[in-house]
Amino acid sequence: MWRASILTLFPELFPGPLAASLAGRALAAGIWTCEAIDIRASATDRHRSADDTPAGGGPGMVMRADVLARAIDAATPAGDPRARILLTPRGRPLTQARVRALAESTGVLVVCGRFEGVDERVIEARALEEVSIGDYVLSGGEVAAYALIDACVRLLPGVMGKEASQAEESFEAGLLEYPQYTRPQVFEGRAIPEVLISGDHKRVEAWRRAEAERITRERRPDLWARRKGQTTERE
Ligand code: 6GU
Repeated sequence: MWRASILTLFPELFPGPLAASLAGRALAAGIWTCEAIDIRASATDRHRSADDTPAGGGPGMVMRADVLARAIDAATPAGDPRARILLTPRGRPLTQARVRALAESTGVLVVCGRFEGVDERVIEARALEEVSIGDYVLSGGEVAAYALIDACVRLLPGVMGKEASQAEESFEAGLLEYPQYTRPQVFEGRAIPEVLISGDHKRVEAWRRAEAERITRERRPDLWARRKGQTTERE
């Protein structure tokens, strides 16, 4: 059983959307577990403070190293092999390759950052791996945790059919998905591309490949430049 432990100031947000659809069915089936842990439960003062003002001054609040370290230690018995991830916009960008590795492991401990940041010393002392889900700022790591855990859970054995694993292979090879169509044949005057109803599987395959390449080139020049199987020649 794959285990997700989430350290958060808002434990009531879990499993949240992870209880629905594919991930929710897998949760109910016992393929994975979702354990939300209240960081504030590790606070010791009367007001249960988990944050304090930044050393050196400046705006906002910083998550305390001692409180978070206690919460992490309580959640991870010695020898727990799981990755310990801190979700923060300054982290390394999450990739499908990292997701796959996490899905193939025993689970993940996810710390949801809040406030202006987390005291650097606990990041060092508990060897937290800082991860971001994109170049924009969320108000906390919880929404990022949904994304990270959902991406892992759908890869666990028995969660998905074979169809969707093709999407991963395509993405990991560095190509975005080609356009899809279904009935009706004509929608508001727009017909399904002729090639897709031709029954010529070779032509269909060539069209899809060309479309996937066009979309990748247009939208993600970064992916296009680093795609697998590319030639090093300029195009
Ligand atoms: Cl992981 N956390 C927050 N707070 N904002 C983000 C993020 C994470 N990734 C992108 N923006």
